[in-house]
Amino acid sequence: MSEALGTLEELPEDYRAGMAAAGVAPLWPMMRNVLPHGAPNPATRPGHWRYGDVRPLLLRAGELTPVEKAERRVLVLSDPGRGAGAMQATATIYLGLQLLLPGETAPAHRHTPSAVRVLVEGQGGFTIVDGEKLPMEEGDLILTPGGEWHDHGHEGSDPVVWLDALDLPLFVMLEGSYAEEGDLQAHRNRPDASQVEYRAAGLAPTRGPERARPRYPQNRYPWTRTRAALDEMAAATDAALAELDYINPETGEDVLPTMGFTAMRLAPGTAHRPPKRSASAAFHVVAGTGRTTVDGKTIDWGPKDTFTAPVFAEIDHHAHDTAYLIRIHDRPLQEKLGYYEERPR
Ligand code: 1HN
Repeated sequence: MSEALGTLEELPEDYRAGMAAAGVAPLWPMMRNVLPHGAPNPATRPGHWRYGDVRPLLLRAGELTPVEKAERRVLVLSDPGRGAGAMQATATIYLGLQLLLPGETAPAHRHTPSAVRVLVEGQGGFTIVDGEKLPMEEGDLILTPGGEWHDHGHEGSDPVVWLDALDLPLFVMLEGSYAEEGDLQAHRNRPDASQVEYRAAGLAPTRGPERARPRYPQNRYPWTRTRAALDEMAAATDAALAELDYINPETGEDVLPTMGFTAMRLAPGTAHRPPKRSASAAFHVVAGTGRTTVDGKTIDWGPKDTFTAPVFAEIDHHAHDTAYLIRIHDRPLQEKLGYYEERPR
């Protein structure tokens, strides 16, 4: 067993001053902070954002700040462990709720982090990703992979709100986050790939040798289809949970390099206890109500709420009625780094 390590205070004043002057510091007083034993010691705390609390603030932002003054009119969901103003919900996941009013546009840009939208409320909103117009309907998952041009528009008559999830904190940490601005995009005159090329699971368009598979073949995952798939899966089992990964239909791999997404259907009345995972997570409630405890914090959630879980969290889900959630996580990043892990409860 290891002993307690020496502290800074134990060292003579003149030695400490000498180290500071030389721009060095002793490792041993800080060793356990950066390398705790057994499991990480996350700064992230479980968060819960009730849609009913955030929505009026977001609509007020629509009155206070014209979209031209905001570029993206977003209220950021700040991790309670890092405090108000934190630009992240977990170590790697940024979350925000974005408002677009009828007739507004959000200008085209592209950046190094990847983004995903989950449409929360309103009809007529769309995102154009590299020239492909993606209509956004409630619960749809829309990808804007890093490096791809994207702008938003709104052809409907009521406010549109969506949840943004980005791997922004990671890119900030890497000192790799930056954007370029461009003109609003003209879009191709055809429906998006989810409506044309990837109509059915297990089928992809035939390609000749001259045409490589696109890296990001499908940027829209319509919720109606996801929900139907969950219902069919649930009908075939009596498990508390039906869960599906969002995958790249050409490769079967995760849809983005660092972030992963699942669609969950929780049956009422039965508790679901996932293993402790090394990945952090955000849960967005598409429909239903329930109670989840995350590391002892009780979260009573309803439709359109969002809540988060730190790495290795103890999570207990309990749906009151049939509930549908989208789980956003960073397993793809952790697998690439070679340390993703699940521990049984
Ligand atoms: C961004 O590009 C969008 O395109 C939303 O809608 C939120 C937060 C930070 C950095 C870039 C968008 C963002 C963002």
